[in-house]
Amino acid sequence: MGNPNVGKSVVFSRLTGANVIASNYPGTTVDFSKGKMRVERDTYEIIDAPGTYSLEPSNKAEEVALKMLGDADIVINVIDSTNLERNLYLTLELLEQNKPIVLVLNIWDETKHLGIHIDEKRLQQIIGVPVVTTVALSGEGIKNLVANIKNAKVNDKIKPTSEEGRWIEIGTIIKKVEVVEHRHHTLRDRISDLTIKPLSGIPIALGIIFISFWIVRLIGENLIIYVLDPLFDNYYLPLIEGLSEQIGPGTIHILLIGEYGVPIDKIESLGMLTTGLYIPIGVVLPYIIAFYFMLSLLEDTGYLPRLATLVDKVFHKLGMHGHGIVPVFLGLGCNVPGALSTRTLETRKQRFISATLLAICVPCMAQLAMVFGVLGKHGIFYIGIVFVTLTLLYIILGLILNRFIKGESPEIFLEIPSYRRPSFKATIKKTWMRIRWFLKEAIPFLFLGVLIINILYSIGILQFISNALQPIMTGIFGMPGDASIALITGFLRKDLAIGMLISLNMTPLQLVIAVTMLTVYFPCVATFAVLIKELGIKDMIKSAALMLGVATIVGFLLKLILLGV
Ligand SMILES: Nc1nc2c(ncn2[C@@H]2O[C@H](COP(=O)(O)OP(=O)(O)OP(=O)(O)O)[C@@H](O)[C@H]2O)c(=O)[nH]1
Ligand SMILES: [Mg+2]
Repeated sequence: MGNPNVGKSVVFSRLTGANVIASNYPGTTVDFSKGKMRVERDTYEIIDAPGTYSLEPSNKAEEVALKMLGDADIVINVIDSTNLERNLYLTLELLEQNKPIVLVLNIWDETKHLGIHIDEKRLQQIIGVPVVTTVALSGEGIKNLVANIKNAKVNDKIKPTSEEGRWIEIGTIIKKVEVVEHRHHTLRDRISDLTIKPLSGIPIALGIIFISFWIVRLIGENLIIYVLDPLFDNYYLPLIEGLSEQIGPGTIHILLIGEYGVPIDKIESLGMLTTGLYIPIGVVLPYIIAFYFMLSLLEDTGYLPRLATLVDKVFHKLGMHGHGIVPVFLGLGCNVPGALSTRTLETRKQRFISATLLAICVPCMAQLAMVFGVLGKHGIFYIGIVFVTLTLLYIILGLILNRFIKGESPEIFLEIPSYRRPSFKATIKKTWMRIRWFLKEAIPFLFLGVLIINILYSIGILQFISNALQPIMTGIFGMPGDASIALITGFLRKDLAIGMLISLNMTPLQLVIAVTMLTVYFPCVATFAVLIKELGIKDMIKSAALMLGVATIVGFLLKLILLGV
């Protein structure tokens, strides 16, 4: 346990060998992970808890941490040595709990750079439980920590007291154990200032975001052109063509490959082994790789929390605070972790607004791949319309929800960790973990999607729906009736709709409407399920109603503006 962003997850990975996500901003871990550690003949179960500032939880992530504390036999309290004073508050609270504790002074490397001297032996005497120093990132001190777990002790020196009493106690302890040298401002401090002050910070932020997306596109596109498409076209397709001959016409052919006797198309054939594999691997994966690589860099350097301070004012108008930018950024990769990260917001109102806006306006990589896949060949102008619409929607809807949703949006103190040089190994590892997660999530859903659609097609249900919805689709949204099938399919996974939309021969402007509505109307089932869990069924019904309502209005307005009829 420990405050947010002190390296608990890195320590956990070191102890258990299990991989969990660690990043340089508070609130990375919002749920717990379990792992096993063997010491000599004993096996310990280790739990990585979300960060918490105190034992009085102020958000859902902290509630999880508190629950974990209740279940624990021994507490490993990790603290950020460069922030001893603030971290000790939770430590004192933990010491009052009558549980055996080991105190870990992590980020020990940084104390040297900052001219902070801590007498850890003295600290150990004062608080009466083992104190070890570690650099979790490099593994320094971890062995010592492992050796000391069995020495964990229930404190008998610190007596329970009030909040004020604890701060007084901390003051006395700090005086005895810590000396801080005076130091000059470093380049890092100056960069930190520049990126936080609005005047310089906003242009820098716009620049960084622009460059990030540019790099994502560059890496993604080149992976497709030079690696994945050649692989699919030269090696995989011939294989499938051979298989097609082997199978011959029939249901199995339709399910696995698509219609028999027509040229096989990677995107439009709608078979499990054609579209079902090509879309996640050949279309979305390259962007996933590129995006998560860039996100890792932004996370690990510590830029994200600075962006949070910059947008704090705007986000207050939308009923949240700066930390609301985190779900947006994570959501751009996949809405599921985005939705989970809303847990670090304090009130129900903030979480509702943040999750609803995420589901409506933040396209995940699969959606973005759809936007680019469908509109890319028509030009950047059409893609621009989609993005401008979504951004405006985020702001307008946020302003409205802030007015009408009851509840508070408390002012909070946003924590800004210091800039760190990201470790190459950690970045690659994190990117890989997320890619693996994507493959595990995306491929089964696409298979399932292809299967369901083929079944519905063969029994005629899709045609029936298409005919039934045709007047609405054409009358209100200016699209052919068949576009409704793409919309329905999109609920399973948005990228599944790419092939259907392309095969409908719509005009670019019609496609803009279709793509925007597909992004707005509902998130995919996976996100939907997570949102039900996070918001509760009642709020989720409200949120879903909003999604549908907004999609209808946006689709209609776009038709009026773009098609003019
Ligand atoms: N310099 C340095 N950085 C560290 C050390 N340990 C962890 N970090 C970095 O500190 C940041 C936070 O690490 P996490 O493990 O995500 O922290 P956490 O305590 O799990 O944070 P939450 O899950 O948000 O509560 C990451 O960027 C790590 O790479 C260390 O010993 N030295
Ligand atoms: Mg963590």
